[in-house]
Amino acid sequence: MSFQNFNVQNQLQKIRADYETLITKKNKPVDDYNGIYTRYVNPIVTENHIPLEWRFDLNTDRNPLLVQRIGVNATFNAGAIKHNGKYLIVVRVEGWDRKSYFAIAESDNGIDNFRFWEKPILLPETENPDVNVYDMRITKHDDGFFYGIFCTERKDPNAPKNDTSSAIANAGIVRSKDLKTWERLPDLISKTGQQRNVVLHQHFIDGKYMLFTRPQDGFIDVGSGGGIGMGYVKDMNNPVVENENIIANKAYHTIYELKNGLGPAPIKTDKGWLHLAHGVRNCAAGLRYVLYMFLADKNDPGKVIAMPGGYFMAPQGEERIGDVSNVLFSNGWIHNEDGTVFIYYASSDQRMHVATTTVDRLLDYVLNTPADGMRTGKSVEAIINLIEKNKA
Ligand code: M1P
Repeated sequence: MSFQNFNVQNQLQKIRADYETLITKKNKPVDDYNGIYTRYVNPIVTENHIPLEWRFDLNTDRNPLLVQRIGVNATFNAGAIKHNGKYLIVVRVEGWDRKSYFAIAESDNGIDNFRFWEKPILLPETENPDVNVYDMRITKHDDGFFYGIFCTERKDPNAPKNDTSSAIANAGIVRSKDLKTWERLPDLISKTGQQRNVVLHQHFIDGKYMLFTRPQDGFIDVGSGGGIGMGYVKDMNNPVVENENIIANKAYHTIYELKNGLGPAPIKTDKGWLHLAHGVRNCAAGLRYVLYMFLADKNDPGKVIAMPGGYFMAPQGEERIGDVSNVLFSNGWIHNEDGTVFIYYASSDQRMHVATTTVDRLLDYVLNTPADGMRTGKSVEAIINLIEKNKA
């Protein structure tokens, strides 16, 4: 807008009205059929959904030019949980200063009208404060707590002096009874150099906490490590991961060739544990992140029993563009009592979306999609099999 004839009261009224229009906008399904899930037309949370009070000094005596004081770059990679009948997403909000923090947005229907709680979460710190935090997974555990496991990042103390970007990533842990007051526990203690994408399973397994991990050698590279791991912790007050082993590896010429990582905690079904994960490959345009699924054994949640070939969901249309383009990432979904599943995913490290489906459809997809044959010939065979079945 032009600042000519600027009237602070009119402008204040306008930004308040525009904000309410955005927040109360109805969402609607995209008219596109695959039988697996339904996307929605509007993102559910963007940087413009951040309350005006977090960005502007709204007192026009103190701020007569109504200048924005604090900015938001992106709202993405949200954990999700249903609590007291409300859909809550724990959004990664990244400021203009590149620091991410967590903030809870709430909706009555899980599809639109997400509104942030009054203030973002001020996480308690450990003795070695986090420089950056992101990608919280929320798990309601058998022990009665909500756990939030997130990535905590600090500068690598061993990096050469002129290296200002090397970092150490690990899993930070908080817990809460009401999602309002958070207790910080020690960061995860594991044998590998770095950890990201750590997720707590909701149940005790043999009396222990079960965690999905993503061990890696360096901050960017998973190196010789990588893959989605699984291990056990006896006591969350001293979270040492034991018996960590890889349950879903990366593989040559697949959508998870370079790295992978688990999304949210799995959904329990009568056929096993449904998992949502992301796979990464490198290409001329940079890293491409897509979502994929697998099923783990009902009685042995570390054993993968079905994995469709290829991706479940990949960036499409506007989703392909953002702060880090060509990325879909999900660390939150909600399984409703009626069997529907709301998948909360972020596009291109920029904004949050929802896709809806049901457990039955996800199981059908996971159990009946051909597995990756690991070579072209096998992919063509799968197509020909389908054609023959359709002829019969
Ligand atoms: O930029 C894409 C994603 O990169 C990281 O994910 P991963 O550790 O699996 O490579 C994270 O920084 C994530 O937040 C981000 O969306």
